[in-house]
Amino acid sequence: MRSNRLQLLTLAVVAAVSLAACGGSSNGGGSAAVPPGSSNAGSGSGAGSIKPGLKIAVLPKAVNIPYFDAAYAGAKKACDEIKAACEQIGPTQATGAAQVQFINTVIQKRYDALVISAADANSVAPALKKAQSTGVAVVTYDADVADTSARTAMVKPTTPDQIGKAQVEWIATAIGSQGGEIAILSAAATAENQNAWIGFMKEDLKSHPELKLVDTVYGDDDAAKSAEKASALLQSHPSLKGIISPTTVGVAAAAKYISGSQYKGKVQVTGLGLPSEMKAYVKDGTVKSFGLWDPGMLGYLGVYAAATKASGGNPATGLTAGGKSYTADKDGTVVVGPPQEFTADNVDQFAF
Ligand code: RAM
Repeated sequence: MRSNRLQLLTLAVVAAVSLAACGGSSNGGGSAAVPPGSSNAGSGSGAGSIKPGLKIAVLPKAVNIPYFDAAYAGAKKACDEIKAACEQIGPTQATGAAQVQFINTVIQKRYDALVISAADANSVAPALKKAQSTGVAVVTYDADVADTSARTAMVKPTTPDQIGKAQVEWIATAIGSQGGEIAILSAAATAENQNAWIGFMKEDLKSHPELKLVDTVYGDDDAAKSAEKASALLQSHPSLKGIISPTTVGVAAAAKYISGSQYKGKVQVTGLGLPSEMKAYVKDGTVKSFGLWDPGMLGYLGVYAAATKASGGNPATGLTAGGKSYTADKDGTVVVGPPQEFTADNVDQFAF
């Protein structure tokens, strides 16, 4: 167990630190991505074959979420490199219905490309297809759509099985061998990414009979709602020993709530969080470890993929970004790299 965690850490730490240092141009070292420094010459469109002056919209699940701002920093770096005009647009609530209005704006304002993290795997697909039919290149990043014909390519942070397994290992280690009841505090019930990870967590929990998953609740990537859900979990499950929150908004809200409560040190919190938002809770002992990837890479590769499509290329069969080539799987998915675990020992080393 410990060795798996260390392996992930070793694989990711150099790439993540260097990415944070250079602002988003490194390959995260993932299984499906070609390692830094290598290339498939001629297999994809590099910045050289991307048309300058493209108008690209980046549409997160919701705005005002630091995770998506970090992803957009990577997107802007890519836009500078390819001389595109980029804009982050989006709703304040992470719902598919709210995103559809922005997709319609992208169509009306004749953007060349759209990079979207789908808050709802199903309800945004018709609007995305409409966008494609009017000539908008559509790429998903972070969270995919169920009907993959509604986008050309998807930039995923890590394979979902790795994300699921890592979080189960983190909570198992934090709670210790005595185990106990755990709960999941997720984002929206409609999100493809969290639902995929939760599916793998449930599989991985089968090899941890000491842990019993008693509840899964949804804070909708809203800090106040996530804190309320964390509080309600503790009320309805008085024996709860741990919360896994696979959302940056949820894990920060749960950690903040527990840090100021009688449950601090008694109920463990882990999940997917930004070092910048979580370091206080690691340092005060509320959280032993948590993880993520560099969000900047998602925006960076998302823009390159969308611009490649908008320039007549196909990012699903050949994507080059920042001089490196990336390989997509048969569904057009490019994987950035393994998750990075953060503890008190390394949480200060990351810029996002
Ligand atoms: C939140 C969002 C996002 C997810 C991260 C881990 O910021 O739900 O989609 O990837 O958490």
